[in-house]
Amino acid sequence: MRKAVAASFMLGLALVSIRAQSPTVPRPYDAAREKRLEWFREAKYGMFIHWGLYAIPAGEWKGQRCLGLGEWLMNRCKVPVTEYEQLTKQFNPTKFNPDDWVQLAQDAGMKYMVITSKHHDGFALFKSSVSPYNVVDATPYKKDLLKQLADACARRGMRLGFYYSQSQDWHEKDGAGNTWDFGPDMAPDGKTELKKYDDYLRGKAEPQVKELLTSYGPVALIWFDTPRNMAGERGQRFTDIVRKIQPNTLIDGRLGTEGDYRSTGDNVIPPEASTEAWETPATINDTWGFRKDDTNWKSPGQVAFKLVDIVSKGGNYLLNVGPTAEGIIPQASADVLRTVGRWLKANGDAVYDAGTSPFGAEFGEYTSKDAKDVRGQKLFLANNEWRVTTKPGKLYFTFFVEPRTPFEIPAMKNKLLRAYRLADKAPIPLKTENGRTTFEMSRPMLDPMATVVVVEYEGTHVEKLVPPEGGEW
Ligand code: JFZ
Repeated sequence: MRKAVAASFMLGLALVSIRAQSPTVPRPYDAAREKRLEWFREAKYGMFIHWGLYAIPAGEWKGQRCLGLGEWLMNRCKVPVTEYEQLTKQFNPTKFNPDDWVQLAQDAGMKYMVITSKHHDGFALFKSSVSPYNVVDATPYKKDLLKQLADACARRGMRLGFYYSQSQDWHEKDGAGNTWDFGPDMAPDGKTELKKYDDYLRGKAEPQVKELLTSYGPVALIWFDTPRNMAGERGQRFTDIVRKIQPNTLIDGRLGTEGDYRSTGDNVIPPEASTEAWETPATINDTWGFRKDDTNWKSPGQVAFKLVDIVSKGGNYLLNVGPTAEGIIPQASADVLRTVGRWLKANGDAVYDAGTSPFGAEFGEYTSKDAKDVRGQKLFLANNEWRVTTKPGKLYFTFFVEPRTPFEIPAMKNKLLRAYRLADKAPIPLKTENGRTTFEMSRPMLDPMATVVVVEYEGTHVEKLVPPEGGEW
């Protein structure tokens, strides 16, 4: 059952028309961008929220299971606009409490939130004067969900960003993606557009992005997605809107023209570190929008590993929850987030504002065989025992399993000063023999989920030792 969902998800991935940009290709330095990115680089961990009409069917249409991502139901089951629209009459999330959501994000140790303002189905969670297909004008609930969340975020000092599907809009005859009501987007030549795409962009997407930037206070970022036919000046038009109204708002990596940071493929963590700002959007189960049949929750340990893995490679982790139609974030996902949050309370120094690994061998290595991964690239054999993050003069070794004893600190020129456990500050003796420094951690490990050992060294940055000619250490 779960396999079928996963398989259709993989197919969905293969069909996505963009390739995620590699976060390892450096871009020219841009001082204004670096300034905008300052908070983002410190924050490391954010909450993604996929919420919309699709939470009502929750993966089932007319008594039939509709496979795939919850928020793709309309597309996967080819639901006509006139039928899907009827969901608005049932959308009444009376249990929505924006303060609870922000509190959850804060308990989880997350530093920003990003919510779907309008997903591919075209329905807006905010009052819009350009389309009545929105929560205020079309539902019995009648209240602006984004306004309530923005107010709660402002009260509690949480940054808020908006996901906005700029290209796909299955509700509109000239938006991209709805082939079952409105026919193909493109002629068979793959170049000629068959819909009046600019009418949609100028009539709905651009003015709605303006509304988002005008009516909800400071917007941390706009998370554009699945760029289709965004070449030329179309992407630039969105950039101009963002820069003009809120120059500090970040643009993600899926606008179609260059954004402020790179977005990886969904759930994809690259095998190497990069100094470019980047972010992995990820699910906590196997769907973004709520599906009642998906309880494949990642464990707290898996989430903690991914977070530290991503931070040690220079990225951010945007982890998703999918609230129910009533407005509840599923308890199981909240529990996972709070468990990781408790770990972060004691170990957050290893995460927030932390720098990348100065080593890299701990990530794993490419196979020496001819094996390929699901994307057809050379297989990377990840090593998940430990990761290292940094602050000036400090290395944070996070162990996810008990390390081999003694654990050898990778060779470096700097003099090592002392080591201690981060969570309780218990000192750990360092032993140096023949130029190699080791330590032994007491067993069982303090926190079986992840235990952090801080190693302090002389100087602010690690100076690597070059391996002896022709050899390895
Ligand atoms: C997109 C959406 O279609 C999906 O519903 C969800 O909102 C997700 C966060 O983003 O799906 C994508 C987009 C890009 C890739 C994969 C799935 N990609 O680059 O691999």
